[in-house]
Amino acid sequence: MKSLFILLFSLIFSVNSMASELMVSGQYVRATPPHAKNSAAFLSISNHSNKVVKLIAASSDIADRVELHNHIKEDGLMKMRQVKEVVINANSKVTLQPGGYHVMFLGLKNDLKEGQNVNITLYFDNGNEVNIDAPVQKISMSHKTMHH
Ligand SMILES: [Cu+2]
Repeated sequence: MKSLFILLFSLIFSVNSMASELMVSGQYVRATPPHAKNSAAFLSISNHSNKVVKLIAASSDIADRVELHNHIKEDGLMKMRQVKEVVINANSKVTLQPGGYHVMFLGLKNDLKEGQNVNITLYFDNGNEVNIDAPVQKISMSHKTMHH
């Protein structure tokens, strides 16, 4: 019985220490005007491990498709491009922010209003999954200047 407790304790402890290697903070989702089709989530990922970790996918039930995107300046225009992964170097932090990397929601099922929370799961190449709640916030930056 005692060994079972020790086993359980060490199991819980190892799961906790694994999860804390990747920390997500500052997450939010862009509020949309009525009947908008797309939105995006922004967040920071801290990698506290000694290994490179890659964000490879994201999912949420608010949209038909969830993709990882980056912004690239092309012919003086900011264009969005789908990317396969976002690399987070060992002991580093990457911030997904307007004008850069973002989690793209395509085919929104409902309008996103301030005060709501969006549940998002992030998938990493080491098998880790991180589930977060991101508050919906208004962002002044115009999306009209963005082109896919
Ligand atoms: Cu995008």
